Amino acid sequence: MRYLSLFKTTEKDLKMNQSNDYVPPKMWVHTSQNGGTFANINKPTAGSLYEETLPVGKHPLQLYSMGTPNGIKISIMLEELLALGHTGAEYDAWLCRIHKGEQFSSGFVEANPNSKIPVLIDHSVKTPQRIFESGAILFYLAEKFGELLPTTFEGRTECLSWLFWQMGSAPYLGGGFGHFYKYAPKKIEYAIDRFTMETKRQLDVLDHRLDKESYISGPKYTIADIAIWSWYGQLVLGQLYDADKFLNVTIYKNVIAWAEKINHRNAVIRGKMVNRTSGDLDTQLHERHSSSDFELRNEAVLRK
Ligand SMILES: N[C@@H](CCC(=O)N[C@@H](CS)C(=O)NCC(=O)O)C(=O)O
Repeated sequence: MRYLSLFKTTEKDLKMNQSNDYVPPKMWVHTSQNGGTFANINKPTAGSLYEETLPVGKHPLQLYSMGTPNGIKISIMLEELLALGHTGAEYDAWLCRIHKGEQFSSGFVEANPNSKIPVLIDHSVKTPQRIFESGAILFYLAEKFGELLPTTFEGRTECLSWLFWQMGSAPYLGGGFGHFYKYAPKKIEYAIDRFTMETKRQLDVLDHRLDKESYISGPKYTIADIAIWSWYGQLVLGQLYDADKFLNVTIYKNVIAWAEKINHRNAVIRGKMVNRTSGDLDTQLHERHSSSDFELRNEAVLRK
């Protein structure tokens, strides 16, 4: 009975149904006139649009990315590995301007048939290995260097559960809440309500978890923290969609404490700068080819 009352149709639902002015046609046809922020790159087909190979630098690992929440997961991980002394984790990070459609070059599509950043190519192995999907890249790097992934079967299982939780949950935050709250040309109450509710539910899941543990998968910082912080940590710190007030994030006290702790890590500060194209100029490092680039080649220095 208690559950049934949760799903009762309200006055608001009825009003919304009546005010709906869009009637789906018999068959949907693509039009790029929808006015959305990503209207110029969103399309219903896959594959490359033009011929161009990817640039390759001098380091074993080549990252093609942009400083979005999915992109920074990998640069943070690589900076963590370098901070731990793994020189084999040296990397070149190339900027892929997704708003200009660079994810549709033939070279990029060969590396990631899904045309999304981030993508990594490991040239330290006999046949260069491509890895796409940020969760798979984090896992690959954690296994390759034996870091930031618990070694016991139980610990590893818990860590991977949270890593996959992030992969399944963040599209509701990014593609759902972020899209309709920030980017959609029309603010649709139904969509914003639906994804706000889900985002807050997810933040509450994390808050409960972090009430019991210092880090997401247990007592130690792992790839699950990197993946989840990049979305939910940045969100509660007001670094994503300017939505911290709207979501009343102050109630997620454990998430905020955890997010602040991670925000101060040196590798996180550096990783966030990589392939970043917005914000203060001294926080933007469009391409990273050496550890000295953070001081010597950030946009504030280059534009002097
Ligand atoms: N599940 C993918 C998502 C990657 C993703 O959505 N990347 C976005 C930027 S955050 C992108 O490349 N968008 C370009 C496009 O949609 O064309 C991952 O975790 O790697």
